[in-house]
Amino acid sequence: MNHLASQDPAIYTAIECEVDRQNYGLELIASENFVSKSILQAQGSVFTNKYAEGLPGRRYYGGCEFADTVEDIARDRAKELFQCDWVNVQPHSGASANAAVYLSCLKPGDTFLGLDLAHGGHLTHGSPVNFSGIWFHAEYYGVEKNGLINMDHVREKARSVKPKLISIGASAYSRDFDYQAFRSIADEVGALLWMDMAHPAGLIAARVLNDPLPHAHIVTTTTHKTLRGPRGGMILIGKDAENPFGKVAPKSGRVRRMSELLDSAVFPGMQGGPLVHVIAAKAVAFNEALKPNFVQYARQVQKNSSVMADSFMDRGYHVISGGTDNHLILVDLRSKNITGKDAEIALQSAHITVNKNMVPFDDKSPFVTSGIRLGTAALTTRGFMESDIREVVELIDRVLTAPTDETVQARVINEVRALCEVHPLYDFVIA
Ligand code: DSN
Repeated sequence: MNHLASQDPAIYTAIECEVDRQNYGLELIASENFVSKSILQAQGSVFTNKYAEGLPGRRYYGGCEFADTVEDIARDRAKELFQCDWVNVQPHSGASANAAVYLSCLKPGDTFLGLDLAHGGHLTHGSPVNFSGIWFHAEYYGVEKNGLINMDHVREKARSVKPKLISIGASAYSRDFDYQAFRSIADEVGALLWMDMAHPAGLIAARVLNDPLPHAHIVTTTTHKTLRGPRGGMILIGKDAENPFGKVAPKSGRVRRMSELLDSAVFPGMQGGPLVHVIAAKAVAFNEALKPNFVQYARQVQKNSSVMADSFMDRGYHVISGGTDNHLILVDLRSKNITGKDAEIALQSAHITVNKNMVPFDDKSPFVTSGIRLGTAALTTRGFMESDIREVVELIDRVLTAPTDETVQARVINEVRALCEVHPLYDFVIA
């Protein structure tokens, strides 16, 4: 990066500081992870220069022969990884992938049913401040007082609101989903079933969680959380079929397949040129996830998460749903007399990164919150094992017990650094 250092020292220095922050802090944001150097190199490649609107073999620009190679490899690897009929690797993000689902499946004002954001759902699953809740009629199911989704209540809700689309998936739900039960509900009310597996995608790829692809009509994901790829999105179909809306191709009158509808919803529906450099990095990530050691990684993520939940509960914290099946846990801090906001700030001062998060039935606003969300995907990538996770929880507990004590924070910073040195991350000062 000596070009950048001399040409733009301000940006160079910010990158250098960020490498240092990632190397010597504890990253517990459940939606983050650390990519390999190969992925960094692919994403930093000259493919950033290339426009490639359209799909491989059917582009709107010349000079796409190598972009075609990259996208074909990415699609083939993703299909092998998730054992599915069709994928589109072009969505710039999970939100873009989800937007393509709405464009394909609904008309403005149509009703759909998703998990309430306040109970662990996602902005793009019908939040009133997101396009999904502004342009469509969102109805919600939630969790029970025990923190779990009750499928009987989902069925009752679906029967009463008759959605055209039912979404599964969450950004703060620590349990696995019963896809068969969701599909039977969708079939009963005549809805399409869509799973947004952004959070658990890597654990699903490794088959350590239930697989939504045989059950959902459409699956979307991000590629950068547990899947450990570059920041981006993807859409998948387990078994491609004629679309149930009877939408026909303009000239031939032929009924279009779901895959065709989704391809055209991504481009030209929602996006212009794909980010070929990111698609190249996605291809590298899928190759990494196809290797046997990715299954070991996924299993360790789960073990670490389970140990983290137990360690918090042993220290008297309330973990929502009493544990976890996946990579994340949600901790209700009300019994500890600290808000999520203050906990996030105190932990950041000790170089431990988490995010404040609403807990189900929260009495505080999303800006304050009663909880924090923590995930183990990133620490597991750098080699943290169960004993390290117990130490991490001990450090968090010390900070949260004395959130304004700078002496405690200073001591914890040193211990965080020592833990990080045992499990080094990036061995360059700057890429
Ligand atoms: N913002 C992501 C998360 O943290 O869960 C989801 O988009």
